[in-house]
Formats: sequence, structure tokens, C-alpha cells
Amino acid sequence: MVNVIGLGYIGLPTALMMASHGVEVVGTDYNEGLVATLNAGRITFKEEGLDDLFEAAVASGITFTTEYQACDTYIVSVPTPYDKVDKKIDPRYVVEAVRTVLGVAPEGATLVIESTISPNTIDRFVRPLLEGAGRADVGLVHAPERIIPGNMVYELVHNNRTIGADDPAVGERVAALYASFCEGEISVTDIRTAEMTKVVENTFRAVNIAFANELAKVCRIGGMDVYEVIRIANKHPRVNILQPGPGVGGHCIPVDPWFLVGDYPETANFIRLALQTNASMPEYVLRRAHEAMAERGIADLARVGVYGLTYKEDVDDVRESPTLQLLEAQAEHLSGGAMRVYDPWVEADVVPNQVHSMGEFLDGLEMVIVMVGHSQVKGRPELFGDRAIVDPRNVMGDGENVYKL
Ligand code: SAJ
Repeated sequence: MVNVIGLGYIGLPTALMMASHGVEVVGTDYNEGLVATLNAGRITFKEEGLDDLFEAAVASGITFTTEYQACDTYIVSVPTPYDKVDKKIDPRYVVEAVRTVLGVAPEGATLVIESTISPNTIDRFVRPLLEGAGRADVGLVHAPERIIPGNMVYELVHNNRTIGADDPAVGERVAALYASFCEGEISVTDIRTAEMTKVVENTFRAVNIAFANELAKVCRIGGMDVYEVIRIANKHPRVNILQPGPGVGGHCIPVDPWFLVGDYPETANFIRLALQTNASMPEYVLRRAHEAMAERGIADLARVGVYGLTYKEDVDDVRESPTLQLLEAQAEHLSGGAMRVYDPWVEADVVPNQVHSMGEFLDGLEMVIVMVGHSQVKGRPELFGDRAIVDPRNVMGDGENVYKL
């Protein structure tokens, strides 16, 4: 039996996927409300294909509880925030989960950490717990997740995976467990390499996006179309530049690279600069919006609306979202009314001046900043009538009322 600890964005789909492929799974989360919701037959976040997967897993007998189970394999997928000041990982949830697992795990159990962790986290924070508890019998594994929100269910099945283990035989056993549903290639390696590859993958993406964002700024100054430049440069067989945008959000790309900067502050300078470049984008969008307001003679921020609160299109996750960063910067720099905010994917009230329908949002607006290219608006500038559109995602076409990055 597998006990998945932490039923969030990664733990839940993983637990459901295993269960629906014939593995006996119990999902555990300390959040009673979340467990009650799942037990009432409702999933806890929106994701393509998750409803069907949930149904299949329930039909296969998955159960949800707040209790840790006695079983042969544990998969820990709890959050790993980072300390915003010293940029280092905060391992408290992993530590707590491992401690609790060790209290119930039978002899010879396998403990898989799926949460994203910085290189050496297992040596520094997890291994000492096992040693302290005299549990050399527990097989330690790191199996970092790789699935992208918006396409999680597909990627769980099709992505390649990494399994880092102290004991290669334990690694192969865990690889076989993941192979119950994973059709990608599974590389078995040691734990530190697995830790590092995960952070390196997200750092690669952060650096590539930072490059695109810097190009956008250069092209604006030079009077060039950055999208055309990138489109054509990418025709080169060895060039693959990502897209510039209003900033980088989510719980991964703007967070994980800081683990390297935090641990190697003297050395990881290039990575730090990339992160700073990405973090500068919401304020850059605000400056563009200001230019557009001046050009259009719009003085009152109450006439300006921000469309999109999530960190990217067609997800409901607002963590570290560029819009939240933009609103923070606005509060610091601008006065004269407050911008209205709308996101069809976000039902809860997350920020002041948030409205919950497109009609209410557009009423009396003269300008819209499209921070997220949800399918609702992508390629449909007519939805905004003759209002000015600030379009840092390049999803609204080329009208004369459209202001790009
Ligand atoms: N973004 C851009 N330009 C781009 C691509 C993305 O500005 O060309 C922005 C997005 O709008 C968003 C942010 O970057 O604000 C991050 O979004 P994302 O779609 O690039 O990535 P995530 O955070 O949803 O998922 C990433 C993925 N990592 C990689 O592709 C290397 C995913 O595979 C990981 O599993 C996930 O991080 C994670 O949990 O680590």
C-alpha cells in the first residue's frame, strides 16, 4: 500500500493516478477541510482531466484521511516554501511529515520525497531524522515531480521522471511503482543528483524567460518587434527562446532558482540577475500602462482594469502571480483611484476592487491590462470594444489600441 502525504497540486493527482492504475493508495493531509471535501466526492482545484481521474481513483478504492498509515511506501508531497529574506528552502513541512512517517512506518518501509527541495536538503534535514530515530532500515528516495499545471494529467503519464535513491535496488522498486502509470523514461540516480536536476530544470526555464524579458526591453528601446525577432531566431535549429511576459509566477519558476542563489550566493550571480529581471516585469508593465494612459488621456485609475489574477492562463492558482506583484507596485508608486480586477478562474476575493463578472468589470473602463491570456479572451480583442488594451502576453492581436510590452 502507498500512503501519499500532502494532497495538494502534486500529491492529489499523483495519488489519484496510482490508485486508478491498480495501486492500493491512501491519501493523507493534515487539512481536515480538504480531506472532508475529497471524501464528499469533490476535487479541491481545477485541472484538465482531474474530475475523470478522481472518479476512476474513487472507483478503484482510494481513501482520504488525516491519519498517517502503516504501509510499505510513503510519498511525501508537502509544500517547500522558501525564506524570502535569506532565499533558502524552508523544510519545515517535509521535516514534520518525515517525523510523523517514522512514527508509523514498519520495518523496511520506503520513504519517497516528491516535494521540490534544494540540493542537499535530504542530507541536511531528512537523513538526520532517520539516523536520530535509528531507522537505517528505511529506504530513502527522492522522486521530484515535473508536471506542469494546466496539463498535469497528461504529463503525469507522458513525462520522463527521475528517481534518486541511496540503494539502487530500492530506486528500481520505486521506478517500477511509478511505471504503473508513467509511460516516460525513468532515470534512476543518486539522491543529490535528483535534487539538483529538479532545481536546474526550473532554473533553466527562469533564465530563458529572463532572456526573453530582457530582449523585450531592448526591442522596445530599439523600436523592434520582440515577438517577430524571437519567432525568427527560433527557426534556427539550436535556438529556442521562450516568450516575454508580465512577470513570472507560480510556486516553481520564481522560487526554486533562489535555492541555488541562497546556497551559493557568491557563485550563482547569473541566476540571481535572471530572477531579478523577471521580477522587474510587473513594474515594467505598469510603466507601459502609464504611457498608454498618458497617450489616451486617461487620468483616473478607476478607468483602468486588470484582467487576470492567476499566475498563467487557464489555471486557478494565484501563487506569486505577476498581477499580485503589479498591484503591490501600483500601491507603492501610483495614486489617483484604484484599478478594478477580474479573473473568471478566481471565485474567492483575493484582492480589493475585485469583481466577479466581465460585465461588472468592463462597466465604465477605458483601458484593460491583460495580465493573463485565459482562453476566455485570447485572440478576442473585440470583447473589450474600443478600449485601450495593454497586452504584455501578446494575446490580443495587433490593433491600434493594443499596447504590447
Ligand atoms: N512564462 C513566461 N514565458 C514563457 C513561459 C512561461 O513568462 O515563455 C511564465 C508563466 O506565465 C508563469 C511562469 O512563467 O507566470 C511559470 O509558468 P510555466 O508554465 O513556465 O511553469 P509552471 O510553474 O507552471 O511549471 C513549471 C514546469 N517546469 C518546467 O517546465 C521546467 C513544470 O514542469 C514543473 O513541474 C513545475 O514548474 C514545478 O512544479 O516545478
